[in-house]
Amino acid sequence: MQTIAGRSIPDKLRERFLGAKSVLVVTGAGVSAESGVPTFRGGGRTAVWKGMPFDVISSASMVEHNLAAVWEWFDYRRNLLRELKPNPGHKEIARWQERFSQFTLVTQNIDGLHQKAGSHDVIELHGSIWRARCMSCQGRYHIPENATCPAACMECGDRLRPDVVLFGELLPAGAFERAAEAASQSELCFVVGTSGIVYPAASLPEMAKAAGAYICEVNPERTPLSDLCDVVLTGKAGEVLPRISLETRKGYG
Ligand code: BV8
Ligand code: ZN
Repeated sequence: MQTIAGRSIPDKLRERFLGAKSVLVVTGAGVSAESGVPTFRGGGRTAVWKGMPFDVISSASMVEHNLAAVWEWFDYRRNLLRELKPNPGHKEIARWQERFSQFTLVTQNIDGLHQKAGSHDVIELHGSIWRARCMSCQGRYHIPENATCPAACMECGDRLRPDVVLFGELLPAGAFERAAEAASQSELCFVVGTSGIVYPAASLPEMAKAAGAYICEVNPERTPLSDLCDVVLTGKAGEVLPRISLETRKGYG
């Protein structure tokens, strides 16, 4: 990331950061990359599982036709995640929640690393890999780190599926509405580590912009959202986000 006189954070963003009350942060897989979580895109490739692009194995029709394969895919990712820890990017966002009076964190990630870093009331737009849901009564079950989930629903006995939003499926009731509400009230919106391709998540920065918010993207690569942004900080979330707080500290530099 470019630094001028030891400063890498543009003055305009520093002013907005110092003055903002209502802040929205929207994150994607990139914020977990420095923790070792593989991203889906970036570097021009798309994640593939057993020859299937991820948006095929992670689709509503796959749950209908081959639930076992879907469980195998998410069990594999959950096993990867068990060893992984939040990174400085997650931790900085958790600190911001205490800093701003009106703070909303919306994530597309199902990895639970924001919560592990101390963030609370996280709007998980696409569900969580640490939960299962009954295919009939929608009963939800937490999947502990060191165990597997129950074989079937303990209420009605039907099969369980990962409690994640798959392609072609609606988002959890109220989740997008809450996120859209926060976007329409935000003065400052950070878009961190997302390729901005998947909808309706990618429409949130557009809504914040339409509501007059100042938009800052943090990503090592340009994305379809970059042109919408007032400032693009080209770099890794774990490096850039702490710098924003550092360079807005009284008496810095
Ligand atoms: C729905 C859970 C209603 C499962 C996921 C409008 C236009 C076009 C298509 C659609 C549309 N509306 C709906 C659609 C269809 C579809 C969609 O958007 N398709 C896309 C592919 C075009 N959307 C849906 O199906 C949604 N549902 O619309 O319901 C409906 C219902 C019926 C019929 C029609 C409509 C549901 C979408 C949710 C799917 N589930 N996840 C799982 O995890 O397997 S999506 C999943 O993929 C993630 O959650 C995330 O959303 C997305 C991946 O994107 P990113 O997180 O951004 O990650 P990516 O790897 O792409 O990019 C990483 C970025 O980080 C890169 O830019 C990279 O440069 C950067 N980076 C890397 N390292 C770092 C970094 N940044 C910072 N620091 C670093 N260190
Ligand atoms: Zn049930």
